[in-house]
Amino acid sequence: MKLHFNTTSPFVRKVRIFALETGLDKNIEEIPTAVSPLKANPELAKANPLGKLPTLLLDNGTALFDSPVICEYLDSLHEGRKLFPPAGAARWSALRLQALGDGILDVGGLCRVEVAMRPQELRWKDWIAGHEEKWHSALDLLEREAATLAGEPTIGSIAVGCALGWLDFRFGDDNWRSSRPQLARWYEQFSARASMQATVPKA
Ligand SMILES: N[C@@H](CCC(=O)N[C@@H](CS)C(=O)NCC(=O)O)C(=O)O
Repeated sequence: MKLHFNTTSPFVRKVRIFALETGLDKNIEEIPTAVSPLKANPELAKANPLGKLPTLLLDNGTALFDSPVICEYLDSLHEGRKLFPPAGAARWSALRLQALGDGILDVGGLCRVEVAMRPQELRWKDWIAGHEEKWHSALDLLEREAATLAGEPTIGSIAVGCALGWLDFRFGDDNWRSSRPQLARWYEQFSARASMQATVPKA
């Protein structure tokens, strides 16, 4: 398998952590791939018309995207403990956490376009404030439910870990830890995992 990847995308990081945690990293060749929302990468677009990372190329020619689909596919390839709990409350809890982690990245990404890409004179302050409020509310929910993150990693805790790592990377002055001690404590432990350390974002 080949993974179109870069070292800054938190969605790619989810997949790389998932592969490391399940021991599948040795089966994946990583292909450094440049992306921009302003201009499609023609090579990547052949596999994924949305032009997004991560995109996983299977040996049979199929291209899989996006990160939830790729991670669930990887989970089907190993015989160890499943990181997508197979059924019941544990499954819904993990999927809900994944949606929260990915959702923080979605709203954070929309905000980053405004603050990092859009010309200064065109920036929309209300848009930035509205999206910041959403990711702060999501972090507040995670603080209240921090106990659900504990234990062996699942797709949920991996997604949340990637979201928090990305906030530190792109919005380092957000100071999300100050009012969320439980979440900060969990993240400190989680980010010490070898899979997290091996995938720290690099500009
Ligand atoms: N929901 C997707 C999001 C993927 C995504 O937005 N990737 C970004 C990098 S972080 C990207 O490829 N952006 C390039 C573009 O939008 O053209 C996933 O979970 O994989």
